[in-house]
Amino acid sequence: MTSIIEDLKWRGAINQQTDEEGLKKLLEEKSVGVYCGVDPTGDSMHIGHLIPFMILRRFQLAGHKPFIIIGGATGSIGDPSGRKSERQLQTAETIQHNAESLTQQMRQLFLVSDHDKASVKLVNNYSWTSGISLLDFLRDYGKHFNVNQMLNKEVIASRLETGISYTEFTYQILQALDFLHLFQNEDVQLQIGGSDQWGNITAGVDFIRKIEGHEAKAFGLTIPLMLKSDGTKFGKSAGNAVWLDAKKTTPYEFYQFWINQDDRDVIKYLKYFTFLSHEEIEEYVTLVETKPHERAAQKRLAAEVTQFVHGKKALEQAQNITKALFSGDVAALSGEEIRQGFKNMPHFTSDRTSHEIVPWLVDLGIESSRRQAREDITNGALSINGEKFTDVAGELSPEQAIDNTYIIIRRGKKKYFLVEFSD
Ligand code: 629
Repeated sequence: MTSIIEDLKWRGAINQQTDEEGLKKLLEEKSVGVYCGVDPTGDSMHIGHLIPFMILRRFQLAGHKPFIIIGGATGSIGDPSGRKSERQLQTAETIQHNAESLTQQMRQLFLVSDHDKASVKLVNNYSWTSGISLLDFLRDYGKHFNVNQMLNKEVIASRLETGISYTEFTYQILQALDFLHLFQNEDVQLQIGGSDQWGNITAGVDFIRKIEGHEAKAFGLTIPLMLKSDGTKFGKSAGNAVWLDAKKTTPYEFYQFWINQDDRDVIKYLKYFTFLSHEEIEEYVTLVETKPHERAAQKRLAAEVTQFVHGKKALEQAQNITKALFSGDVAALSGEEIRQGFKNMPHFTSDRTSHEIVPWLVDLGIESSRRQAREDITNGALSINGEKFTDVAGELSPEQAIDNTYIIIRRGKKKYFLVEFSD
């Protein structure tokens, strides 16, 4: 079996390491505690967050012990990493609320079996940070941080022109303190994070060495920023972030996001976002080269990530919706599937009575004129709930609606409209 580090290298998932040789040796010797943190700045993670936490899961699958810090304390300060300007402070209530949502999300992702339950630990850094007095902070911790070194860190250096508050300047000390805390109390020896976390992670490694002595075995590893071959920002769909919360990004939208990836990126994503073996991924390399039109790699990618984040049932629904919208055979969709599939399509409401089709289509705004409506119907361009509708004098009633509520209208091959009967 290849080692976890070799595997991560193959996946293109290593940016920097504090001590490559030392870490390799340690990981061969024992089951190592590994951690990654997230700040509760929002109430859901997006797919950018998924990367380091999936790597945490790879460490877990390789026999190591994953820890997740939810940053109740750090989140109330705000990490300046990767930002050009000062953050807005959030209220204690918001942070508390977000921390609970993120904890819930992490549980869903990581605690998939009883065995895993025993080996993932979720901790909130508020628990060991909130009780430190100002004087203790300055005497016990601040004394070990050299301001000149702090200023030299990329994150701080890049903000010196525009300015940075004392509060955000202090952030790296809090994250360093977390690493020391987990090192001392939980035997955590490795911190991972995105490349923007390098300064914070090395601050922790240096701090541990100062407190525990130069031989202390603490390591850091960062993951490269995900780039897209067309130069646009990874993780956005039509300008919006792709969230892990099904209420913000439905499983169908999530599935579509992955289905739509470029051939030039799809193998990279299979390596990052799935637990498929090297051999399986190599097969997709061949398929992308020889039969790109089949989009087998995109379909597998979408299936794997959607199932990992939303579960098997949500994946099946997303696949159902995709198939139905493609073929036009929408009659068998459930109400829930319709709500997901039509979230971003033209949506109309109608009162719960029977309607003559031609004036109804015009009143709703689906057809521009009665004449156009008649023409489309006669030409066979109109389908209602998956069946061609050819009767210009026909009527539509709530009894014909799917789930007693939905009428799906398709004009031509691709244009869909949803009408909802409501009281
Ligand atoms: C306390 C807080 C710790 C260790 C880490 C942290 C959070 C860290 C941070 N991370 C980003 C976040 O919370 O700000 N200071 O949004 C985010 N992270 C995942 C990856 C990241 C990073 O959660 O590390 O690089 C995004 O891919 O930006 O003791």
